[in-house]
Amino acid sequence: MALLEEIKFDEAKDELLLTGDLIGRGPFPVETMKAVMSMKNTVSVLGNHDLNFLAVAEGIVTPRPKDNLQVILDSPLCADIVKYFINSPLLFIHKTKLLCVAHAGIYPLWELTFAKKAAKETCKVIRDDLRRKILLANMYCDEPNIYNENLSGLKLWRFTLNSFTRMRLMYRTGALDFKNNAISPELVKNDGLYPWFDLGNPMQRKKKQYTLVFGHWAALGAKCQRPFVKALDTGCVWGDRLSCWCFDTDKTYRIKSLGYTEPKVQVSKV
Ligand SMILES: [Mn+2]
Repeated sequence: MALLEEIKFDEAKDELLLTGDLIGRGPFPVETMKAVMSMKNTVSVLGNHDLNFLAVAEGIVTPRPKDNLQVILDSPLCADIVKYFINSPLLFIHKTKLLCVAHAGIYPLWELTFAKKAAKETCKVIRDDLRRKILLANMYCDEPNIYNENLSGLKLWRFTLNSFTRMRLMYRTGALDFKNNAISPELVKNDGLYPWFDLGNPMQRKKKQYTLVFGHWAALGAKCQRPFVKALDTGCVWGDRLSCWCFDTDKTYRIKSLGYTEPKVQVSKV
């Protein structure tokens, strides 16, 4: 909220696009969700922590204390928060600004039209009560880690979730690497691993070049030299900074993290 004040966000005339992981480490998840859900002209794409929350809410996995999700489960807003995430996109495309938002990025061997179709199909699965349970129960797996056109059903949906919400490094073959998590690309460049955005430009569509904004990769430190890819995660979750980029002015705003407090000492105000 401090960053929204800093940028003077006006929900009557501005649009706010959030890169996901709204919850999962921060000290005030219920308050955060209440604020996001009440704001007009605001869209957040699904992040891996948001999906993990959905699995927790379905009773598929138990919440880890460090994720600070119990406070949401105990809140009267829990059902609304579940509904909010169920209806959130994996990929948001702004047609007039030529802008895309995805939590981790877009699989570089896909074209934007295909990525849009895959995201749409998987979101439809998430909105279906029965198929959501099946998908969430089978979500915690790194395979398949490479796309091929024979993938379908659960395998395709899981690849879609993993690429949109967990992707960071990959091999030239197109295989995603999920083992090197909180790591900067320089440390693994001799292992044949590359940041996903170095291996393709999936943001081209009908001769138009879209710009992609993503979060997820705090260890990258928002260092990305590609002209049409904007990395925004500056490690707020580790006590570093929270970043925001204004498309119209190309200005980046950053504020210092207001602090990560251990979940056990938090008392929800809602
Ligand atoms: Mn993430």
